[in-house]
Amino acid sequence: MFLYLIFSNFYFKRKKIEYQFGELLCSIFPTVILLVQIVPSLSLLYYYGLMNIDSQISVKVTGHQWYWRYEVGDIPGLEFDSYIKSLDQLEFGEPRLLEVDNRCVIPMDTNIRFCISSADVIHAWALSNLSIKLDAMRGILSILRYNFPVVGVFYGQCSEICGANHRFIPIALEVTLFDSFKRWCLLILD
Ligand SMILES: [Cu+2]
Repeated sequence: MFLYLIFSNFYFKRKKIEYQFGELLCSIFPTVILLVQIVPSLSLLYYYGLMNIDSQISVKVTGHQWYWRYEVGDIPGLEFDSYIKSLDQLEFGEPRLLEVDNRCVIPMDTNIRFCISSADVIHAWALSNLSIKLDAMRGILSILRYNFPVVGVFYGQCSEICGANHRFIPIALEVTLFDSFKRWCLLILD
């Protein structure tokens, strides 16, 4: 648009538009563009806020130096720490430096609200193959809603330099059927 304005004879040249009027145009046109952008943005923001209301399960993820703590808010007592598995703990098929001792288990086809926070420095809860990346900051609850359409294990890593063992806090998320999730809950609560 700017190139067109510069190289065309639209104003300043043939039309002999005065500079003050030209300035006016230059402020009104961008304002109109911004006003047009506001309409979808505000409605998206509104629906984004509504999205958090109908979540069925809330999972609080807290970043620690250096492990993740998961709390399933709707089930009292269902909280556990998730540490990296060392080389001698790995079982066949598990990826090195990505596998954890306690995976976060989540049912599929369920609206899940992740509340991401930190207990110390800034971490980032990032699962790149699900397009999830949210900073975990102390005192701030970042909220993310997600509905997993498939079953599987997803791996991610902390994506904010959080200290010496930054590379030792991977994220392993296991999406299962709801029945398996219920069985896992009972297992953890025992
Ligand atoms: Cu980190």
